[in-house]
Amino acid sequence: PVAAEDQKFCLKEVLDTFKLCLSENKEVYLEHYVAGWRGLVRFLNSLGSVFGFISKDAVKKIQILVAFLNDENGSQYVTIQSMVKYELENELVDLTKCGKYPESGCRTLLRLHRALRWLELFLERLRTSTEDSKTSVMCAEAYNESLAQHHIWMIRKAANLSFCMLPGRPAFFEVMNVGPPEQVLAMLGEAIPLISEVYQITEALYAQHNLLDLP
Ligand code: 1PX
Repeated sequence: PVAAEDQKFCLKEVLDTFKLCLSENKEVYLEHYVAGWRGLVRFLNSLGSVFGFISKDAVKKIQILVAFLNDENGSQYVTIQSMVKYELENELVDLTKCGKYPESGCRTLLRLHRALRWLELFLERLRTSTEDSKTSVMCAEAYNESLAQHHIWMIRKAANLSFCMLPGRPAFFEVMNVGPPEQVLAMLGEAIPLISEVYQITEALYAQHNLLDLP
């Protein structure tokens, strides 16, 4: 049998994970959200060690959230909605400046949430790209339009440097392991609306509770 970490990344799996994120009444299951990110990190790792500083940070955030899920109060963390309610009601969130709870579920998830917007923008560019489009350019544009605004200069610099190491579009599609380009594009057409919906729901929830600028 092949160990889980040796299995090749397939975008389809990640898509399915994000599908599982939404409950009937449009709440977001933390378990599947985190599983989606795990799949993405696996993909990123397969692109090479230059992206290690990015995947390390993502893994750290995933681990913080998994620890909450496995904690004795794990039932409060079943959905992002219940997590926000629980942490706010029990004053477990540093709202204005870092203090007692620098690693709250709310602030940790916000970092991944912002990265999800990058993903949406990047995938949309991939979907509408042509054979001679550059993945590095698409990635940089998506980043500068979203996540970059929340990063200090040094991270922005490092991120933009690493994008130059992305494989070209054909090789990139290859690693996605979905099939021929037409199939990749069809898959993206399915995945993007789902990711977008998860993003919108989380964004509205965070906006409603004034949590979009958590330190
Ligand atoms: C089919 C395409 C799939 C592509 C999958 C790629 C998955 C990428 C996963 C990226 C996760 C990034 C999480 C970043 C969280 C974050 O913003 N952290 C910063 C703030 O955290 P703090 O706790 O200090 O408030 C932290 O400073 C970040 C450090 C690491 C650098 C983050 C650069 C992010 C670049 C995102 C683009 C990834 C490019 C992948 C190329 C495919």
